[in-house]
Amino acid sequence: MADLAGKREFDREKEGVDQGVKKIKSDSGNGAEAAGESGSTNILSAFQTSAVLGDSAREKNIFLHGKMCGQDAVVILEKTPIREDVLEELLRSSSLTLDMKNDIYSTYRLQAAPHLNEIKATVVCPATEKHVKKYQRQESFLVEETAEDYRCITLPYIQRQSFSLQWVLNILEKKAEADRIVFEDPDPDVGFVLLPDFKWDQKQVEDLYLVAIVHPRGIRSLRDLTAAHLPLLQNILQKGKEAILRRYQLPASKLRVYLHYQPSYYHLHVHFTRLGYEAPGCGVERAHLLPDVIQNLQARPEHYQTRTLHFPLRADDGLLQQFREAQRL
Ligand code: GTA
Repeated sequence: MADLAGKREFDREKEGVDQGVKKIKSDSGNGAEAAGESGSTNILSAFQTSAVLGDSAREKNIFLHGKMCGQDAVVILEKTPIREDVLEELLRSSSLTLDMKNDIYSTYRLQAAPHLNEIKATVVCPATEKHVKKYQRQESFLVEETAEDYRCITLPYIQRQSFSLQWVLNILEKKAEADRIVFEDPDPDVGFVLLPDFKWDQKQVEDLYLVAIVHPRGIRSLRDLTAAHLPLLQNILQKGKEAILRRYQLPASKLRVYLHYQPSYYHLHVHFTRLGYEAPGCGVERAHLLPDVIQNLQARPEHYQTRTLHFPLRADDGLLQQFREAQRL
């Protein structure tokens, strides 16, 4: 947990950030208008649920598929963590109803004021079939991908079938989320934009999640990295850590900095999450720590072009189908 002074500083910063979040640019070209984003209208009142894609009592979230204004949409609802800085208000201002009492044990229903009881809602609209599959709970299979598998199976597939990178371009070109940028190095070769990941509501550092998106174009994933990219990777690690320390008072020893393989979006980006927060996709089968990636490339410049890599794929992922057809699974 960040120390209290750090937390207060973070809260002051957050106020500024929150104001920024409400300002959404209309030229973002990512379905934002279709989803009717505005601070006050409840666009979700028009959402008609057709299926629950997944839910988790432990994580307190639910993933829904449905229609919004005639378009396919995915909506994710998620209870947010209880913040330490509002505890006092929460305990004093809420109403409390006894559920049961037994000896020294009792449970209650606590009804908090609306501003202390928010639910984070994420909307993808229009959502493609690939989005629906991505958020659907399903069985996963571990795939073993040799360098040749990458060239013959994965690369042709991702060239045909990946998610649009429009949201990434919008960020790099300051057409969306410009007011959320935490740090930018504009250098075209080693530069990047660091900003809050859209999974993070920025209300508390406990589940801190930022993403660094590289300025150079055309680096798809870990597989494309060679020793030539070391200056870029070292720059992201160093300046990303410094920016997070400055803004959130969180030292490098509290950060998990990694790349996904396979990612969902094939424009190189690096995840910065708080150590101790089990961010989706931070498991060993998918996350590659950036300091390890750097060391591997220092030891063998072609490491990621030659090694066999393992990763999980969901049951109805088209890439899994390709591996099956090639009898590689
Ligand atoms: N700032 O517009 C965006 C944006 N988009 C479209 C994606 N990201 C964005 N960030 C900003 N603005 O961390 C973020 C994503 C992700 C990163 C891309 O960019 O949040 P990736 O290419 O490695 O893809 O990273 P990844 O990890 O598959 O994506 P994602 O969305 O994290 O999905 C992984 C799994 O996490 C999902 O299958 C789902 O099970 C779970 N998940 C996704 N979103 C949520 C959520 N809101 N709550 C809980 N679980 C979630």
